[in-house]
Amino acid sequence: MNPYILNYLKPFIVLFLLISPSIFISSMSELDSGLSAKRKRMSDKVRKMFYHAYDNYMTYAFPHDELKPMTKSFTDSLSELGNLKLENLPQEYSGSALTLVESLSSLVILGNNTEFERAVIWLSENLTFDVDARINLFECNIRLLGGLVSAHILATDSTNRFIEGTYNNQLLDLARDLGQRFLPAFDTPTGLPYAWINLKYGVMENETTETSTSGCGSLILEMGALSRLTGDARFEHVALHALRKLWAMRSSLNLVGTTLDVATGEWIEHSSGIGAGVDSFYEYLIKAHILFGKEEYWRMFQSAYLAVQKYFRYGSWYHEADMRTGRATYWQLTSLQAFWPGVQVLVGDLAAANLTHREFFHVWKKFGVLPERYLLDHQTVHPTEKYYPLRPELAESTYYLYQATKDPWYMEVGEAIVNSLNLHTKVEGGFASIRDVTTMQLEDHQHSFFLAETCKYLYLLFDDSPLIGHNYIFTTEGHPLPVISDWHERLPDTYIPRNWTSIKIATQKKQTSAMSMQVCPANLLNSGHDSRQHIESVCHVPDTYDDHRCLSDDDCGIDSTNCRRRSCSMAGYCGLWLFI
Ligand code: DMJ
Repeated sequence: MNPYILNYLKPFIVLFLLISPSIFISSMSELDSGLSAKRKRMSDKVRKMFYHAYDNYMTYAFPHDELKPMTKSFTDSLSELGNLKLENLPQEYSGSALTLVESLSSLVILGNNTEFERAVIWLSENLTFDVDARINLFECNIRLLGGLVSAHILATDSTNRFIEGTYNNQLLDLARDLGQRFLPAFDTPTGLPYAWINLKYGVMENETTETSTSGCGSLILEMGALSRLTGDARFEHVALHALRKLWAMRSSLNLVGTTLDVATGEWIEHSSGIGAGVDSFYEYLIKAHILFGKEEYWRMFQSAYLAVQKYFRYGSWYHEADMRTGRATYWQLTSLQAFWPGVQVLVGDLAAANLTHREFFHVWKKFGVLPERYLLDHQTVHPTEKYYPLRPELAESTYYLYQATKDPWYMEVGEAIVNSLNLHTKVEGGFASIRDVTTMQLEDHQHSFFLAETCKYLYLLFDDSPLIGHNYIFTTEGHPLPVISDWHERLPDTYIPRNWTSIKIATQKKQTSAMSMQVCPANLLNSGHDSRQHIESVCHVPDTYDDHRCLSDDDCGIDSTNCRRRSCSMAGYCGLWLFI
């Protein structure tokens, strides 16, 4: 710079340096107050969404399972999940109050103890499982059993939610009764459970022996918790036995298929991925490790996770592959896969989580919601699976990523999700599913997971105060279970997770991320590794262009020093501009 100009600018530079800390501090506090105002505004908005869905359910559908918001009527969908038609249900069947059970933990998170207590008392006095209804074991486990077990724990924790003497473990009694009705399903030559069971009469004659991987491998959290709470070891025992059997059926590549036969223990569908039919199997391995502190779950998860990263991942996407060969089969994004970044946050693989989450959000923005299936090779929606049934997975991953990084960008994602839901799915009688994301034609169904998960994760994204002082993990249906040391097996003293998975990106930049129980950043874990090997923070997402030029914020990545999202300046460069 010309020395004359520099001389001229000196007093201004000194003045700037003197006042810049106060500019910095005041802009930081403005930013903070702006963010907290946004948090409040958005959490209020989500609260309203929850009650719009809940109140309409209570008015038009309760005690049946789910609300049909467009016709303001109901469906007993728990028995319909799968293929069973309503006409097959007995006349007297009035549902399992599924949406009410699914709403219990959300009511607690929203601080509505009065309604929670009212609901618990109603269920205690009226809910019965002694009904001639054929139900899907997996769905009934994650929704009803998980809802009851979680609510029982919330009802008995130290917050004294109940008027003295009104709660006497009624929800646990219901859960035990339901769990006992599940047991005959496990009576197969392999110990793998039937997918369907009649609550009153057990396994029906000529019942199908076909089930899914998630149907056998996503029972351990609820059944394990039930055993720990009741002292009856049978529930955990059968679930663990099934999980071990399933794991023993993996291929030499450590991959599992999607469907199998419970009588023969043979795979039916060898192609699989991280979406439908398999998703929660992976989720429950890592969450079971967190909840029960058992190394066996960690070992299974570790091998399974590495196999997923090796055979299914392509850049930031996950395709499907044949479990026997690892060869790609279907190049499709499915809406359920959007839970995966949330699991990756749990293991500290934030860079990979970030990249995948961005891709899902990109598709969300393209349509306004996520289509059930999107053909990656044609960049188009699947011709028949064009629906969006109010699924929670993208909101769930957004919540986890925000918790791990505190990057305000995830709140923007949450805001976009909330706005889309209100714009496209809200009707007078609740929230409707979308039948076709290309036309936004609606479907008359408000799934119970909208209250158990979608609203819960969105709310917690903007207001996580209900979690302060608690150490919960969430079941696949969003029901919180506390992580308590009493339930933990003692881990060996040498337990140090040391597994690293590298991220391949187009520019070949070498990155390494931690697969451990640590959350971002991973630098702490570097000690003990070869110091010549450069290991970056797991949060780091490089800018799109090497010279850091950008056209929009989308071209900028995540800063490696503080895990914050970089933005595009007016001059067209990526940086932490928000904070200057
Ligand atoms: C939920 O019932 C659970 O999250 C399940 O694991 C699969 N996904 C649905 C909601 O999309």
